[in-house]
This record gives sequence, structure tokens and C-alpha cells, in this order.
Amino acid sequence: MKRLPLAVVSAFIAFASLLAPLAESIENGSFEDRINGWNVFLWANGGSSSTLINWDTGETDYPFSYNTISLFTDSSEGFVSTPASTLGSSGNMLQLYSTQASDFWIDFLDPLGSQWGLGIAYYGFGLYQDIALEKGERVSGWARFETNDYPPFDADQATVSIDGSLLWEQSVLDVENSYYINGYFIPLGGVGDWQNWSFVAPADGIYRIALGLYGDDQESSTAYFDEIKVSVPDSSSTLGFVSALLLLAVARYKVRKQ
Ligand SMILES: [Ca+2]
Ligand SMILES: [Ca+2]
Repeated sequence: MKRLPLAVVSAFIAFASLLAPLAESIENGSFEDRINGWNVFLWANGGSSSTLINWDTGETDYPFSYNTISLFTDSSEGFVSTPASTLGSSGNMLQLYSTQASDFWIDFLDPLGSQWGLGIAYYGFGLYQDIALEKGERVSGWARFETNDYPPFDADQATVSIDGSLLWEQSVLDVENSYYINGYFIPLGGVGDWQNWSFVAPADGIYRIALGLYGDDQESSTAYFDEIKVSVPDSSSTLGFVSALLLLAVARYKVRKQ
């Protein structure tokens, strides 16, 4: 019986190596808990018009977290919502919606009750989360884009990026179904399929993953995201499991010999 603890330790190692790929370093990556764990970002067009303006003061620098803008956090507004997923049986998904509004400005109230406008000539928004990854860990997910917009392409597109570098992108040009009939251009948007994207961390660190939708004030677009998860490399987890099994076999052999 003296050798039994070794067997127990080996079994624990095998169990732990099985659990390792399930280690969670991303929060609510499948959007079953609305957008908890995620932060709103807003892309401000550097052009002639301000994206945000305070109607009372003329101020254009929004002094609060963008999570306080109800357009992006109140699902009844329609910009960000988490409807039932169309990706297998994965509960809910994230939906980002850029609207073609009748007015160039969409109004909202800040936390102090002051009225602001969001200009939608060219605008972008989305959600980001900072996640800790070890070297070799993989973050992956699914994304889809659909639009009522059509060429010439100007703004409407969906993106997934890590630390500002694009991992995945779909635009009007990727999904539109415009055609010519008798020499006349018939503009028509399109619906993309779910696509898988992934990223392998080149080093230990904190990485910012961002899911975005960019649009303009003409024709609406929608982006969908789901099942974002972190996994450890197959090779190391398999190696860990195999070596743990070997340890277990040796321990059992020694127990039997006594
Ligand atoms: Ca989901
Ligand atoms: Ca558009």
C-alpha cells in the first residue's frame, strides 16, 4: 500500500491534464450572459464630422465609459443584442447592428441626463475584452456578416481583431449579390456564412480581442459573433495526458509487485 499515493498522484495529474484545455481565460465568450464581461468601443471617424456631440455644450469628447451609452448596452435599442444563436445549439449569439436611420444623428442621454447625438455618416462600434494567454494558447470563434448595402464599397464591414491587427473581416464586397440586367446595375446586399477564426498567442501576455461593426448612414448591416473560447495546444495536452498515463501504469505495476 506504500505505493498507492503515487498512483493517486498520477491519477490526479491525468485528471488535471484532461481539465487543462477547459481552462477559462475569457469571460462570457458565448454570450449566454448577454454582454457581461465585455466593454464597448466606439470608432471615431477622424474626418470632418464629429461622431459624438453634446447638444447642450457642443463637447465632442464623451467623458464617460462607452458602456454608459444605452445604444450599445440596452438591447431594446437594437444596436447590440444577444438573440438565439443560429450557430448549432449554442444558446445565444452577439448581434451588432448598424442602422440606416432617417436622421443623421441618433440621440441618447449620458449618465447625468445631458443629451448627446451619435453621428452615423461613418461610424463603428463593438465589444472588446482583454484576455490573458500563455504562449501557444489559441483563441478562436465564429463570425458572420450580412448587409443591405452594396458597391461601391465604402464603410460597411465586420471585423475581429487582436491588439488592433485584423484576424477576420467581411465587407459588402464579400457578400453582396448585385447584378446587371439589360445594362442596368441592380444593387443588392447579401448574407455571409458563419466563418471560423483563430489566433495563437506568440508569447505570454494580455491580448485585446475586439469584435466590430462599421457602417455608414446608407443601408443597414449586421454582424454576428459566437463561441469564442481559449484552448491549449493539442500537442502539449496530449503529451501531458500520455505521460500521466505512463506514470499511472508504473505506479500500478509497483503496487501489484508488493
Ligand atoms: Ca452562444
Ligand atoms: Ca451602410
